[in-house]
Amino acid sequence: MSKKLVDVMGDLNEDEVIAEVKALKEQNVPALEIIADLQAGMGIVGKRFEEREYFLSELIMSAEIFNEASKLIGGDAGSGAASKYGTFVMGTIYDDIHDIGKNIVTTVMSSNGFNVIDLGVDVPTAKYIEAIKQYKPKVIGISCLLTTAFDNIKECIATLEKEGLRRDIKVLIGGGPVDEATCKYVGADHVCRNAQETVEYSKKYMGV
Ligand code: B12
Repeated sequence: MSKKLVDVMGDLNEDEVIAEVKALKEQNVPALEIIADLQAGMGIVGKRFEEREYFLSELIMSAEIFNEASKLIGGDAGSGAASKYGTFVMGTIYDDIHDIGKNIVTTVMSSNGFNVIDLGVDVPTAKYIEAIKQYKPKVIGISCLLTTAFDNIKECIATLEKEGLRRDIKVLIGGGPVDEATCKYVGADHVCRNAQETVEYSKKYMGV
């Protein structure tokens, strides 16, 4: 873990973030470790936002820095397996537009050989239903960063049940404030803290 990267991300020091990411890449530090440090730095940003030390402009800036750093990290966030294991449908639940975590998960799933259908952000239940009918995934992922959107996940999963689409799929959830209690509340199957966990769970469930 690079404490320096965590700190400079938290301080929104773009030049230092870029320099540290480049240095870590040169040292062959795995992409997922670099992402974990950036994620921890985002945790500091979130905390400072809560404490009113940072405001919306700083949240926006943190996203821009994260995205710049991600471009440098590039496409080596997975094993690069060429075969397709199965289909994974993923989106950020409606009323929520956070997509950095979702994008990391979709990139890593895709580079680990899953066929990924990314529904984007602010995804209504109807769009999940349409995608499940069309792509017949075994696992779907719902990202959520806002506690105010937990009820939306609950509604979405309940509707899948009503439509008879829930039985054969596992629903994974993830995102900063999501935990085991959320999982139980919304009726999901499993919470994943990061992209690697998502890959491991999906491989296990799909019998890979
Ligand atoms: C960047 C950011 C923004 C950016 C988002 C830009 C973008 N393109 O995504 C912008 C500026 C748009 C934004 C807006 C807002 N934000 Co904001 N934001 C953040 C911040 C700082 C970082 C989020 C992030 O990208 N983290 C880094 C990624 C890599 O981590 P992650 O998302 O958790 O993803 C990882 C895992 O969780 C997991 N994962 C994620 N999703 C999934 C899904 C599945 C299926 C699986 C398996 C795994 C998985 O894998 C990922 C990779 O490891 C957080 C603070 C925080 N600590 O989370 C606040 C935070 C989420 N935001 C918050 C708030 C309040 C808002 C606003 C309401 C602010 C406002 N007043 O307008 C708006 C809401 C807009 C909306 N309708 O969605 C609050 C939410 C509080 C709460 N209790 O709900 C937070 C927690 C800040 C805080 N501490 O107050 N935000």
